[in-house]
Amino acid sequence: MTSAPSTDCLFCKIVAGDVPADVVASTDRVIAFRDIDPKAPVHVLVAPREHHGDVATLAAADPALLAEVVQLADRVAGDLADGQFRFVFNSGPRAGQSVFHVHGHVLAGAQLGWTPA
Ligand code: D5M
Repeated sequence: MTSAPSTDCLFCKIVAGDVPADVVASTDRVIAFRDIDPKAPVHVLVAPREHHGDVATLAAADPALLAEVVQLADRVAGDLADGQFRFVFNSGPRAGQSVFHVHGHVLAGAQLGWTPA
């Protein structure tokens, strides 16, 4: 998948500031904003500003950027919760991916269950 910005991509629009989002942290290359439909007391999406379709594509194209995504997730979990967090990448529609600009879900702020299916 391409790393070019996509005019059809919701998260590219959030990165560009064309769609509003509740941004909680950011760096030059990564942005973190609250999920519009939270599944935990803290539910933040962490995405590279650059467009990549899914986590494996990002890992192949720019592993250092994936590491920056993980580092910002850790910072968010420390700032908004107690530093303990689940970090989920849905990859593909059958896994639940609905926005095809890679993003990890930071879930924190409660004792989490473990029943994804
Ligand atoms: O995760 C996509 C997530 O994106 C899903 O949990 C809802 C969230 N979402 C959708 N639109 C918005 C906006 N506008 N702001 C914040 N969060 C949003 P996936 O893993 O692809 O299913």
